[in-house]
Amino acid sequence: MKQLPAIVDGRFKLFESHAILVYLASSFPGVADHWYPADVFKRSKIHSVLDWHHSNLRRGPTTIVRNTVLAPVLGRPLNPEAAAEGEKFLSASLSKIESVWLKGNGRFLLGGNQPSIADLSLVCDIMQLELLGETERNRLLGPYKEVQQWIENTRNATNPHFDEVHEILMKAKEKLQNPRLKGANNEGGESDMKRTLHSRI
Ligand SMILES: N[C@@H](CCC(=O)N[C@@H](CS)C(=O)NCC(=O)O)C(=O)O
Repeated sequence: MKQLPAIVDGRFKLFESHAILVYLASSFPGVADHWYPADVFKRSKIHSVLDWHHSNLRRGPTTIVRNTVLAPVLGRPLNPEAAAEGEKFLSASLSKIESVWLKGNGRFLLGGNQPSIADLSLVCDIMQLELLGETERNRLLGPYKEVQQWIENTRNATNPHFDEVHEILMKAKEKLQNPRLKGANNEGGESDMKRTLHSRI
């Protein structure tokens, strides 16, 4: 497929982020039940969120960052129309997350008090918006206070791992927001930014 993420576990190879999350939560002993509950009703609800994600939220942050800040790094032209389309998906999805998936008193999706693999998938997708810088990120996320609190809840529930996995994103953000570092090239002509993005791949 030539896409990320993908994993290799012994002779077993797997791609598609949600399939990978299910595999990791199911095949390693000691993973707490709340990540991917054994209860078929709870489990099915998690799949409902994950499937919804791919035709909704997934088309938001990814489309915005690819057509704005990441376009020059990927050698593509800026595409404001595509970014605006992505913004529509983002706003509609964040509204739905607040009115449907975060409904109730729980701190996580589906009213849970502990996170599941669905929280990981959706929050990590939204985290891409860090690449846009504070002003733009605040403009997009500002109206969605419950979403902001949920991101913080997920971060707190999973740290120090959350900050560790996002370290590379924060480094890329720093470079994108710093004009001096942004254009820095090595001798081979590959941008410093591109190397940062690829350094964990
Ligand atoms: N449905 C896939 C989407 C994977 C995907 O789009 N990956 C992007 C990075 S976020 C990629 O590898 N793009 C490179 C390409 O398509 O050539 C999943 O959830 O894993």
